[in-house]
Formats: sequence, C-alpha cells, structure tokens
Amino acid sequence: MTDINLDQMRQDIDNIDEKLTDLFKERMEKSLEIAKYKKGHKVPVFSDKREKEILHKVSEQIGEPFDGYARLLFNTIFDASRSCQNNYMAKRSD
Ligand code: PRE
Repeated sequence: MTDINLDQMRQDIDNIDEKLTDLFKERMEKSLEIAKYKKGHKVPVFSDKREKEILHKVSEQIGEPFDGYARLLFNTIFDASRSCQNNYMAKRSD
C-alpha cells in the first residue's frame, strides 16, 4: 500500500521535473539571447539590481514557508545563467 503511494508521489515529482526542465531550458536560451545583446552593446553580465528585483518578486509570490528555498534555487539559477553568459562572452567571435 505504502509503496504504491510512494510510487505515485514519485511519478508526480517526475512530471513536475519534466516541466521544470523545459522551463529551465527556455530560461537558459533566453539568457543566451541576452548574452548576445550584452556582448554587442558592451553591457556587463552581472546585474545585482536585476537579480535582487527577481529575488524580491519570487519571494513575494511564493511566500512562507518556501520563500527561503526559492531564494536558494534562484541564486543557483543566476549562477548557471551568468556562467552560460560568461562562456558565451569568452568565445572567439572569428
Ligand atoms: C539574468 C542573468 C544575469 C544578471 O546578473 C541578471 C539577470 C538572469 O538570469 O535573470 C539575466 C540578465 O542577464 C539580465 O537581466 O541582465
């Protein structure tokens, strides 16, 4: 009985992860698009102001008790996003 329940809940997690992965890919593709703009316009990769705005918005949207975890998640997402942008910036353009 318990195992069937656990299997079902894990299936639910798998379905959520599939959606998260698609959204993460979409976000990273958008970040790369921004990197191309920034490279062309000589805009720095890191924007502390923008990241703080997003963290604030996300915390408000999710509320307690998950806001702290959402901040952790989004800080990791920013790391990945900046890292991808920095890799793009470092690429030779010829
Ligand atoms: C993004 C990435 C790096 C910046 O530090 C701020 C935000 C993000 O992933 O949300 C996007 C971005 O490059 C930007 O908004 O300027």
